[in-house]
Amino acid sequence: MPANLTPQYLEAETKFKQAKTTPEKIKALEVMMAIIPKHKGTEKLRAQLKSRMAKLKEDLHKRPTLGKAEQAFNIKKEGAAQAVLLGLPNVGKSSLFSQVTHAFSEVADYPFTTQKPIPGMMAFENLQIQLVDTPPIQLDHIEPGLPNLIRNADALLFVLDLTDDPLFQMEVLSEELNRMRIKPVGNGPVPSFDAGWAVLRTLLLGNKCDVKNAINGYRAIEAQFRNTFPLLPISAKEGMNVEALKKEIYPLLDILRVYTKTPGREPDFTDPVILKKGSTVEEVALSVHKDFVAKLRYAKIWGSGKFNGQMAKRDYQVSEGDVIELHI
Ligand SMILES: Nc1nc2c(ncn2[C@@H]2O[C@H](COP(=O)(O)OP(=O)(O)OP(=O)(O)O)[C@@H](O)[C@H]2O)c(=O)[nH]1
Ligand SMILES: [Mg+2]
Repeated sequence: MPANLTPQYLEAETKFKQAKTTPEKIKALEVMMAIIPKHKGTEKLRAQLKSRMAKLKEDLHKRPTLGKAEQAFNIKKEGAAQAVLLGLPNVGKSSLFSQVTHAFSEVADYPFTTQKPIPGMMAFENLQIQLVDTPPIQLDHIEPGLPNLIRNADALLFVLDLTDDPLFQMEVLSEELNRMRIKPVGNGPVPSFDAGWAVLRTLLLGNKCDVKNAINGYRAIEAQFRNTFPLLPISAKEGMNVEALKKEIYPLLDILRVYTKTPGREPDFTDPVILKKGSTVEEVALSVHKDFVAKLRYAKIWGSGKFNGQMAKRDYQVSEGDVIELHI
């Protein structure tokens, strides 16, 4: 980091790390804030210190109601699947969230605007996907509750500010996720990991591409991650590539849509049955009614690569867009 921190600062930082109680931490942090060199290179760090101080002071006044912080991170899943927005401070997470959902999340030109996760629904074709806006990721600080929120998600959206060293942002994101034992992966087969690790499909969003120098940031990210992650340039502010973004999210979710019909009737294409990829006719029946599963004799299927009305047994794997008539 081009911060040129002084030995005195580093010493204060060590004290801070060793501090056990909140008042001790506040004292050490006060020293750090007082002696940190004040120039452009430490701008981010100073913002982080400030936010940390605000949190510590809040802790001081708050009675230790255990799990309260975690509670705010306990977001009930709704819709077909859930994708969580992640990124450093001020990269445009809330701007994007507000652009694609009907929910509200405060946007401001200073960092650490978002303090707790906020859910909202994003319409895509005939389904609703839940997006979760989050407080920013920062180096060496994990919000309690955030690891669980991420682990429970169906996919991650990394929001990168293309105008502010996006490669550094990627480094911080992967380092912090690594500490949470979370592995972001792109499309394609999911690699196997040791027990305890969560593997999550991730889309990289290069934001602020309306700004003139953003192209350089985009090229840097593209050069390094083109083969690892799906990547899309966007402008949350101007709504650029928002539709493309929805299309990119869907395949990350590892879900498929099928439509059920009764004999002699047309299926309702506005009301998909949403299932995990690899699901079978049996699971389609289960989603209609649990009694159906026991009584199910066979299904008739319409879809690509099949005969119209092809007969299928209960263990037949359904595909995206199939129309299914269940016979009991
Ligand atoms: N030019 C431009 N500015 C943007 C864009 N997206 C966000 N911004 C600006 O970037 C600043 C931060 O936006 P937010 O949406 O609050 O960023 P955030 O990532 O939610 O920030 P925190 O909640 O503090 O982590 C605001 O001044 C936005 O107007 C974009 O696509 N283009
Ligand atoms: Mg925000």
